[in-house]
Amino acid sequence: MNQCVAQKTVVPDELLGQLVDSTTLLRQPTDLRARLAADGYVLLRGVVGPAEVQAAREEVFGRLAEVGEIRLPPGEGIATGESRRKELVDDLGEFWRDVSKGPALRHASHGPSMREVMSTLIGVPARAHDYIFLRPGRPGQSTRLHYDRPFFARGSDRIYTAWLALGEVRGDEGPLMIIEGSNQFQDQIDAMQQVDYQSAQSPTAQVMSDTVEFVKSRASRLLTTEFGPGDLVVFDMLTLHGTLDNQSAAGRVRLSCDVRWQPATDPLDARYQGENPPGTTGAGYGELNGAKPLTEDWHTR
Ligand SMILES: O=C(O)CCC(=O)C(=O)O
Repeated sequence: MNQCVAQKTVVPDELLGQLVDSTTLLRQPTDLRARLAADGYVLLRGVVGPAEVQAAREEVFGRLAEVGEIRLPPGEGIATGESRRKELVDDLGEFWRDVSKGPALRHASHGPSMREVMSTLIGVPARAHDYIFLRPGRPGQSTRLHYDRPFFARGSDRIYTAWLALGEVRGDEGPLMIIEGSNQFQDQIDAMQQVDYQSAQSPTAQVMSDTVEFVKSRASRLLTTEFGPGDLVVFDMLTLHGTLDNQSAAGRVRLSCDVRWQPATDPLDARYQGENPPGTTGAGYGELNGAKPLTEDWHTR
């Protein structure tokens, strides 16, 4: 694996580990669920087929090529370093909602392969939120460490994030990382549970900027891997995660999406449902980093 960097700091080898591959446990669902409960995550390789992933990738990057952000052919995912999105698009949120509704993307993210695996993992028929976090991560960017609970825990308490690689993601292209044992960091979990993204009084301290220092201070490790198209990481709401920096010298944009899944019969959080979901803050798809032109910086969620 290439050198791993988190928020511009090289991650020392002793702080790095590989995500455990649980693909073979798909045939032993009880053991698979036990592993998810114990580790807070499972890595499953090749859940969505390569042709489905390629179609989704070309659809998304094709839209970004139309606004001058991705070079042709779009499937390569190479950034031009330029953007005409603001000139060509009336409403950035509406543009991103439209990209996020693409049929090939939805087939990969919400289709039968994902539904079957998520139902196996949750142990009952599962359903997904309609709202999708589609993430083209260009070189220079990363997602800082955070827990997902403050965003998604209002409907079901049996909710999981499904992070899907929409193409290859090498070690230097901003792969997902999980902090080993973070589902047992009770002080962090207690603090994070006070966060309410809809309240001005809420602490926002759960997003951390110095990943390497944090991991060292916990005597933990940062777990990651190189992803192939259609590889999936499922994690619970109490597992700290983020991404490494995308340092691709070739300008390759990391493409992934994350969607929340829960038992189909549990109450749904209305913020993430429907044709035009309000999202976490009420700004709909416009609140997502993906709605910003690829040339703009973002470092938080
Ligand atoms: O892919 C990313 O940049 C971050 C993913 C994430 O935060 C999530 O899946 O909840």
